[in-house]
Amino acid sequence: MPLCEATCGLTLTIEGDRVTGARGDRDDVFSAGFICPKGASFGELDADPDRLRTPLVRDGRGELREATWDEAFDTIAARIRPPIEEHGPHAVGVVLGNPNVHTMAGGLYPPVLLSALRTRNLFTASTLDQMPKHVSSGLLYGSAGAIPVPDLDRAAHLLLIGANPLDSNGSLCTAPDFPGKLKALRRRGGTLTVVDPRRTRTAALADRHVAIRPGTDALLLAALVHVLFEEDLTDLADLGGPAAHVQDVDEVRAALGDFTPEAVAAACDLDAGEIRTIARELAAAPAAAVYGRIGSCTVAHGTLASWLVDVLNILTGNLDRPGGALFPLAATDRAPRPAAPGKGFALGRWASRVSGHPEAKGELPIAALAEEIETPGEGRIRALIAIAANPVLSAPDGDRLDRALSTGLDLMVSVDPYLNETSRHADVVLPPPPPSRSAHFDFAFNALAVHNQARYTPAAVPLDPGLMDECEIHARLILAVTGMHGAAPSAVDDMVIEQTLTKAVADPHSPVHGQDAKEFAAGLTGDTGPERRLDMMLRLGPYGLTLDDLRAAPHGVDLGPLRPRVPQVLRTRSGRIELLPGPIADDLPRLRRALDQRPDGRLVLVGRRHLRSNNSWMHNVPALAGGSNRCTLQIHPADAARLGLGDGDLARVEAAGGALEVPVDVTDTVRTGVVSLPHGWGHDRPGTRLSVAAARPGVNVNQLLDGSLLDPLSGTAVLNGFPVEVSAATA
Ligand SMILES: Nc1nc2c(c(=O)[nH]1)N[C@H]1C(S)=C(S)[C@@H](COP(=O)(O)OP(=O)(O)OC[C@H]3O[C@@H](n4cnc5c(=O)[nH]c(N)nc54)[C@H](O)[C@@H]3O)O[C@H]1N2
Ligand SMILES: Nc1nc2c(c(=O)[nH]1)N[C@H]1C(S)=C(S)[C@@H](COP(=O)(O)OP(=O)(O)OC[C@H]3O[C@@H](n4cnc5c(=O)[nH]c(N)nc54)[C@H](O)[C@@H]3O)O[C@H]1N2
Ligand SMILES: [Mo]
Repeated sequence: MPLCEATCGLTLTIEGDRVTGARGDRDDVFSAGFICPKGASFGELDADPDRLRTPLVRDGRGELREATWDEAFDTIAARIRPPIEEHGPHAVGVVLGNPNVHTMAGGLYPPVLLSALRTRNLFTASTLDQMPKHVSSGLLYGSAGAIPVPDLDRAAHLLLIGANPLDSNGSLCTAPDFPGKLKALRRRGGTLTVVDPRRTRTAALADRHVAIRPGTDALLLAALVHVLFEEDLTDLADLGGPAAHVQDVDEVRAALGDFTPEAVAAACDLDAGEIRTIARELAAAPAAAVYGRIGSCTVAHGTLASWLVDVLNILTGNLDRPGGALFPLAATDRAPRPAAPGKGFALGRWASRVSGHPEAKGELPIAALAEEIETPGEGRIRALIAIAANPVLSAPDGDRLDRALSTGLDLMVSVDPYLNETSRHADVVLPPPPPSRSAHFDFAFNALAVHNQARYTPAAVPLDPGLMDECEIHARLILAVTGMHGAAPSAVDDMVIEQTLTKAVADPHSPVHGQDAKEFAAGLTGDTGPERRLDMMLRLGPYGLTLDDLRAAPHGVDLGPLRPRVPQVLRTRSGRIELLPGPIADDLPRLRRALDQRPDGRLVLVGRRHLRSNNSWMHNVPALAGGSNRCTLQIHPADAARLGLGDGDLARVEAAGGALEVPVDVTDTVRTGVVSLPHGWGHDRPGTRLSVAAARPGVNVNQLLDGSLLDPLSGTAVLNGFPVEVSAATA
């Protein structure tokens, strides 16, 4: 399913041109029939009458009206060149949202767009999500994309930090039926520990639920590392011992010397003895994995916590060990080459213009987008291209961004199927077709999957007249912004193929080394540019697959369990795992200061996800809306009583970025001192076309943030664990 990281295979029932049913594909090599409510509602989502069927272009009176594709691209081509020519490449900002990791277009074209534009103003959902993990991986392994995933099928012990896969279906760990895999772990005698301030459905399944105070996981993790050293529980044998592939082990021991369980216990609000037990259990398990997700990333010490997760896996010998945490090898990954020192990973090669935030992985913090549009001066963003992104709801201080988008831009383009809180500001909206009309391949998630496999799915239903394939939309957009407006979209794919192959044939480690690039290009299979690109990537990849291999296997190709990849995967300058990178060491004093932090009487807010939601954009599907999927403030009975709040009462929540009023859900599933409010709500702005969502708008939790709270190393917004004032709303 192209809407979720679990990537389940679906069998669709199609009547005429409508998808009338969806069930799990029992023959799928990976998902084996698993399906969740989102998959089951595929038909309804696909046929949502609110989806845009034609481009929209803003007319002279400022109204968005339906337009032809030619009018839409003509408008972009005419209006995007002047700001670039007058103010240079950084005058164009690009915003990439989450669904780019789900679509083929999003995997294939944004890199081409960005290299053509040469703008430094790139903002993505990563700085609301997993950027801390990219940074820690970049620093540890030399490659921001080298993210180890827990080997769910073979682990004997799992320590989950700030992840709730029973509702999210998992993330940075692609696993259809994650819940089933956790249950199977318990059935085979394995153990599960969940660290979460809420007793989630995942926590309820665990052997041990650790209800930590939000934002303090880096302290807990540092203490776990401390115990490994103190009690001599480290094990680096599988990595060839410290001398072979890991450096700076003693430096880490020294750097974390004062993070004893006793020192962190009060800040984390945990028992020091329990912290020691968790470390011992982790070390004793024959194979174990520590896995951290949103609750460990979108927090004040997100990069440190992400780093510590891997440090724990490394020191317990579980990195690269079957049953531990391993690096997947996807069919479109580059074919492995011999281990060798690499270029390493650089942070802060440039900084944002207004606040000087360092870049990470070529991106600037999305929390700083509004100021980069608003603040006058050379280098200001004057044109914006937003692809599959709804930052007005998903990023901090949407009201400010809303104003910036409506008044600060010469041109805004949205590639989005909906007219929503963000795309309503666009001058040109380019709507992709429904998922049933789109071919699918998981470029992003196969590289994060708990089992190596690949599946290609051609569009299930032919494209209706008037719609345009999203790959073609992206290709035409690239041509329009680069002054090649009007050229055939296949020119973009041909150019990428030529450039890639020219490099590959000259690369001694490439499977096509020494071949003729033109001849090889001519031999590629595929009816479309994107198909030929996929075929090329497969052929250049580690398994020597072709598009035809995947076409012949609609239920997927099984490429086997995860296998050890160290040292081949390492690209650090030393060629080893650099366990204590400089930027991490420099950030430790900030963590040390957090040892003394104590609650100041205010409640601390965390988010949550509901199985039938998906960030901001699935509230318009009737089958997913309603029931327990509501935007409410969860609060512990003791806190509710203290504040005079009863179940269903309206609470006022206030923080640095603003205030909002929201009904209260009194529940002891959140710990005391903590309230929880889901994100992606607040569908009450005018000028949108989301009729179902607008009927139950909810409130935008991110309006509580002013955009100033970031994890400094990654630029990731602190969306979890920030203080709020809660009171009874006066009617
Ligand atoms: N407070 C708080 N805020 C959060 C989070 C949180 O946990 N708490 N989570 C954060 C996370 S993890 C993420 S990833 C971000 C997500 O942030 P965004 O990516 O900005 O938000 P989404 O809601 O995923 O919006 C996706 C957009 O893509 C559009 N879309 C859907 N399908 C397609 C398609 O096939 N093609 C195209 N071109 N567009 C499509 C939708 O209409 C929508 O406008 O939100 C973040 N915000
Ligand atoms: N149903 C559904 N599924 C989704 C999405 C969705 O919106 N809805 N979004 C998708 C996306 S884009 C992503 S990135 C993934 C995210 O996947 P997950 O990370 O599994 O998602 P969450 O449910 O947000 O889980 C985060 C958990 O962290 C806890 N938490 C908050 N603060 C802290 C803290 O300081 N410490 C600790 N230890 N825990 C904390 C929260 O209570 C919550 O239970 O989900 C994906 N799947
Ligand atoms: Mo995400």
